[in-house]
Amino acid sequence: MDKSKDKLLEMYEKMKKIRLFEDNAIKLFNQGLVRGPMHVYTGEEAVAVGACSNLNDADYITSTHRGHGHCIAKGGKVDKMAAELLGRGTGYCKGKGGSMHIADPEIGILGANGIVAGGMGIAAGAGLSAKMRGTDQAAICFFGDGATNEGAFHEALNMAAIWDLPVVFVCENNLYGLTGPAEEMLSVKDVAARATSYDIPGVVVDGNDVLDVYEAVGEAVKRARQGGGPSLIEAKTYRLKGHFVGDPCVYRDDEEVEMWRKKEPIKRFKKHLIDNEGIDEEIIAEIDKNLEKELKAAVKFAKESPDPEIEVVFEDVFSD
Ligand SMILES: Cc1ncc(C[n+]2csc(CCOP(=O)(O)OP(=O)(O)O)c2C)c(N)n1
Ligand SMILES: [Mg+2]
Repeated sequence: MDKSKDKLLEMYEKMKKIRLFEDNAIKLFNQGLVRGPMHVYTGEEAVAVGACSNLNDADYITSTHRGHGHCIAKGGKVDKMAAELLGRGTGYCKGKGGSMHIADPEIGILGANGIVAGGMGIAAGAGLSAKMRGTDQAAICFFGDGATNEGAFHEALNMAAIWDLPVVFVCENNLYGLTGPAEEMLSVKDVAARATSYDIPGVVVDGNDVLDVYEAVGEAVKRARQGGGPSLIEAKTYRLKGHFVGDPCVYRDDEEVEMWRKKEPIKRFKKHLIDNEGIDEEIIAEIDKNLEKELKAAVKFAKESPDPEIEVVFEDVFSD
């Protein structure tokens, strides 16, 4: 497992890039520029980054309605993502998909998904494809706690288990599915316990600790690549913002949010890098500065991009 300084700094950079992307996306939304609803990933960055740090471009991910972080962690470009949010022709889907449909098959991003648990079957299919072609590719399927109460979750886990598919199911348990507290909606305390039904490993990790996620998903990816079949990883985390941008959050109290803010993953990892890895604070400040510039340029690119041409409406409807 690569824990070199370069790798650790890459993880920090990715997490911070997600945070800044979301901060900018909220601003754009509040300016009335974003087409459609939007769900941000603020506070959950360690899950996507820890998990995707085990993958390369040939591997696959499937994502959710809260998908910006997954895309960035897998190598998605922030300028094309910002343009997509604004419905511009230069966006990932030529402005026709928006926040919940960002995809980049070239680097294995098989799409964000507005259907809760919609990525489950796609990830199992990607795993089946890799297995049939005899490659060592793996697929990571991201989904929320709420998604584990959908039939698709159980069908995909069962099928992946009986066929030993190279899929790592990563549940982001952020304590709520929309306004519903997970503890009232789940029949089990830990989602990971559901792995028992499919006779696959089920592991709970601290979803606000990027290294904890990196290690657990790393083990599962290794197992998947070697033909050992799927795993279920439950990352306990928290979304610091509302379910959607504009959510008044009346279903949770400020003390709870404050308690989780103290555990937020980026500051925590920064402290670890400085205190335990001997990384200079100035190096981190330099990364932050460069990211600020990158995001500013991405927003400018998006705002200055043209709307899609009317003709593209009929393109990409059917595959070749
Ligand atoms: C099949 C389906 N049912 C309901 C919805 C409406 N919906 C959108 S997000 C959401 C909550 C999902 O919760 P969770 O899976 O925990 O993800 P989180 O939003 O917490 O990241 C619901 C019910 C939907 N989009 N798709
Ligand atoms: Mg949830």
